[in-house]
Amino acid sequence: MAAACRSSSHCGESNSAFRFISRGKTMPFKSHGTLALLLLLTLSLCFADDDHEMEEFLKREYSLSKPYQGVGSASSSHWELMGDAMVTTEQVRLTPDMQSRQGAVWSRMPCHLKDWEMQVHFKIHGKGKKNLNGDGLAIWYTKERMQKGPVFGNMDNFTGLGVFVDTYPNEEKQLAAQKKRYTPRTQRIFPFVLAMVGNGSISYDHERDGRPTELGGCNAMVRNLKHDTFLFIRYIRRRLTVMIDIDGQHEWRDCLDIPGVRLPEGFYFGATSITGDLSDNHDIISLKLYQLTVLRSKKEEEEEEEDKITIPSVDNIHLLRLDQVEEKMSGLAIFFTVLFSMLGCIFLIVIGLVVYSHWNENRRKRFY
Ligand SMILES: *[C@@H]1O[C@H](CO)[C@@H](O)[C@H](O)[C@H]1NC(C)=O
Ligand SMILES: *[C@@H]1O[C@H](CO)[C@@H](O)[C@H](O)[C@H]1NC(C)=O
Ligand SMILES: [Ca+2]
Repeated sequence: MAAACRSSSHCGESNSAFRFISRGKTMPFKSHGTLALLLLLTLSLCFADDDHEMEEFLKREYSLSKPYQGVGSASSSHWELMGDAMVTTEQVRLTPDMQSRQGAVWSRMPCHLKDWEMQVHFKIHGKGKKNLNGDGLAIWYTKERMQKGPVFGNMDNFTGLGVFVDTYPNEEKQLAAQKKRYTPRTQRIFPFVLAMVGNGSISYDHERDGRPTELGGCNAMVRNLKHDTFLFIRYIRRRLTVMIDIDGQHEWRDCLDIPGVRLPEGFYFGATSITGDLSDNHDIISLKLYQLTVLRSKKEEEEEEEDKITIPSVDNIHLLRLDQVEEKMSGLAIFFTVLFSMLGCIFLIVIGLVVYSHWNENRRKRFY
């Protein structure tokens, strides 16, 4: 922490360079003795307010924002354009609202931060009516960069994290064509935000909108809106959290939150998009990467050092799979059925006992 603070040279800068995060638990400062005291001292020198767990520093070298100086032309720029992507004064347009386009913008530098947050300011808009538009955009943190392919314009079998804003329900359309329907429980409402972690040999199933490899997701009505729309991807202590701010209320809404997501350091950030028969303008207005400074105990650091991640993976991934969830649901249903039948039986037995004792009493009364 102290080292990050010294080297980043943001310590003395104005508050606009970093913001405080008030979400999350407060750190157990006191439990680490003198080391914590030292850290606290360093912290209080850097920041006026040390009530908060984390600070975030905007890392300009991994961020893309207006006026997009040199993007796509000079080799001095930190960002490289690809395919049909174009820079204007207002945005980086990954694809225009035209058929069969694909475009991307990729960071030139691998990112070696442990904990980070990517704030994506984006806009998806077009002439097509609802469900007559496509296909969406993706934000990446991957080993590969500048590759063309079918996964929102990026290669399949990628290595790393993809967060997709999928605007076209391929699976639903296919089922409808076969005159089949979802069970209400498994239906997803589109546009749908979804996260996936690839290890180089996991394929994205486009026909099923990535359902087999989905880590989690949420509905996000992001198309043709007047206000600004944002996506936040936060990676702290191997926990992946995706939040959206799409209602123009400046509030973050949780989309997914998954612990045990193992992402190596040194991958590239990027954004890609593709259109097919259906299209949309897919615009990136800014990508802002914040370094999150998280206090770790010595033990935690040693553990992480020993357990270096080389291939992306997700712990207990089988528990996240939808069919497993369904199994669990039916398990739960069975549990409740049994519970209520047992309660019913007990109720009947109690009634029976009451009636019996009543009857017994009456009989005894008659006796005397
Ligand atoms: C990638 O993940 C799949 C599925 O979880 C697994 O079968 C495969 O062995 C993994 N590949 C590597 C290189 O780790
Ligand atoms: C992706 O990986 C799958 C399974 O490992 C393989 O069958 C497929 O051919 C690969 N696709 C590409 C484009 O490399
Ligand atoms: Ca889709």
